[in-house]
Amino acid sequence: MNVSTVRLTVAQALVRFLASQRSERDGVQRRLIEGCFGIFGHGNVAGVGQALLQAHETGEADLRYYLARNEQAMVHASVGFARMRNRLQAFACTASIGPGSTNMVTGAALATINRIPVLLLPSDFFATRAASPVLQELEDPRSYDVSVNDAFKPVSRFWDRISRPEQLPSALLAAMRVLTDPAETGAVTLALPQDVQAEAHDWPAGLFTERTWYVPRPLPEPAALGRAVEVLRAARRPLVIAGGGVIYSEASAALLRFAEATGIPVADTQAGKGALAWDHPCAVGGVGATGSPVANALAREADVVLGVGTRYSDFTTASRTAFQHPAVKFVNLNVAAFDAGKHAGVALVTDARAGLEALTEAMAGYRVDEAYTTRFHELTASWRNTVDRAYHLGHQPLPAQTEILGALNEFMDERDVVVQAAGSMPGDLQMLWRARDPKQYHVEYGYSCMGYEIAGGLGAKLADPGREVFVLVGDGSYLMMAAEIVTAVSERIKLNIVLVQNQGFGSIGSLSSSLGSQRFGTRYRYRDPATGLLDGDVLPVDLAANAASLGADVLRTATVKEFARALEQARASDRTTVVYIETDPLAPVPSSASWWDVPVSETSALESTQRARAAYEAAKRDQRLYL
Ligand SMILES: Cc1ncc(C[n+]2csc(CCOP(=O)(O)OP(=O)(O)O)c2C)c(N)n1
Ligand SMILES: [Mg+2]
Repeated sequence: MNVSTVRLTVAQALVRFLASQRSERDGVQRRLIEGCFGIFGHGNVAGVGQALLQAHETGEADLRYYLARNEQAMVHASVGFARMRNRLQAFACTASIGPGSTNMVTGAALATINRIPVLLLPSDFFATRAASPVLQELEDPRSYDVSVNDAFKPVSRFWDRISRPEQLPSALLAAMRVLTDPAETGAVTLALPQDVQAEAHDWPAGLFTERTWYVPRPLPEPAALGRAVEVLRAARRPLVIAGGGVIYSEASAALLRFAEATGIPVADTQAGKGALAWDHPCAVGGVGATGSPVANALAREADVVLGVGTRYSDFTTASRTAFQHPAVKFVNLNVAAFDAGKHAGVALVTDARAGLEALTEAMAGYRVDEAYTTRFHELTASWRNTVDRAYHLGHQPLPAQTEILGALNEFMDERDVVVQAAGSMPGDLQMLWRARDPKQYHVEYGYSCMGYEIAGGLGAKLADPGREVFVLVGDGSYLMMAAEIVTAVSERIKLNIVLVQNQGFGSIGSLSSSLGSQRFGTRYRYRDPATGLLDGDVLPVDLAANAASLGADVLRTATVKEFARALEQARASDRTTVVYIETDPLAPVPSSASWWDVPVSETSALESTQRARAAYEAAKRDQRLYL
């Protein structure tokens, strides 16, 4: 039998293949790979670059190319996109060999840790080694097979190097399988040697026929459901922890029905905030180190914790001090067996929506008692007053960050999106933010990567142009990675960027001071010759002018009132707009009544450190192994 073949280069075959992949969940089809971010260099300009150009010119493959300004940022943008699209669609990223590729390693780690799909295409040294060492090639005297792209292995859920054209089809199929598997997904890396990209091959035509990848909703095994229900039915003080899996699975309505049927309160994680609207009678806010004292009080007393789509990060469990009931049991509803097995819980390996629906049915007739309901309603009511005060503090002379978050929260529509990742804001947001829509709260806190904010916001806006995206970025994060403002400008993708200037690391400064290290090395200041420390005058740095120089409109504000007015102006504009405000990093923030394990020096010549060590040892006594 003659198999019809198509003669294309490896890169042309790759592009054509990617353009014809589709994903399907709940009967809805979408294209799987939406487009390709890239930055060209000698490693990919004539291979993948030529293939993308040819696809555009001939129309034989539809894969739009987006030019990013930084390779790490383009992975962040891809993650922002895939997260907004609930992991049903993803981007590919092409980078040149060497630094272009290794710049993507941080983005790969972020994607894998957050369980968000992205296809990475780092370029690699010559498979033939004809010209080795090529510019930017790592030479390892022990092996000619080692490349900088091996650094992607621990941060990828699938990794392969295409050294022969014949290897491409099976690698592509494996890559698509991992990208669309909710339990496996994360960064997928296909390293592409620069010569192989340009090499021609006769491909079976079947490689390019449209292919659909079905994103499953695995049902719970009946016996496992029985075990989970047995534990839950015996619970007197149960607590649900809703993680990102609830949102990616579009399980909010199922969670709401479960909560209303059982009366069990629902706390949320950074990735799960908004799964249940903040003002629902069962919603008790964020849990853990940066959570609300309400959820943390309930966590402390809970006899059963039902984790849904959560990976139980140390922030969620307050470094394993959050749950103090002596016989606390965990029921872990998760699509990934790896997460379902945590804390020796009863594992319920299932899709979040399907699992919650099954649980609601199997729990029929169960309801928490009145006393419990009254208790958490009272706690919630008083916490709402605390949040209102933090939102309207009237702090002087510079406003408090909580007032900026409050003004933004009160300004934003339900469907608008707030994007953040690192600094003091994720903590304040997790504690104080009031989210109603499951896609409103977009805080990357798996990797908490400074620099995600603007790039991630770009991806989020690309995924849902109908929503206004408000990026919150601190001065530290801004300095690390503001370059995608230029991409937003050139693509006419409108972002609203709130730039919060507090002259350094507000977050690590207060952490440092709480650990007895006196904010050492966390301020952006001149070095003071008298002290030898970075505690001199404020620097002559103007980040607002910097943003304007990148092509954004900039609104400088000094008071909360001006800030709120600027938000309106930003919304009304169709151009990327930066709203600049300076805040007081020392302004008060409500307490989460929780803890985070950051070890303090066991021996120290500083009295401040000795005091912090004593407090650390006392807090550490609450840390538990849940067995
Ligand atoms: C890439 C990266 N480097 C270092 C850190 C550690 N870190 C966490 S928050 C922070 C400071 C962030 O400063 P800024 O963006 O100004 O926010 P602020 O703390 O002032 O709110 C640092 C250095 C990090 N999360 N990510
Ligand atoms: Mg700062």
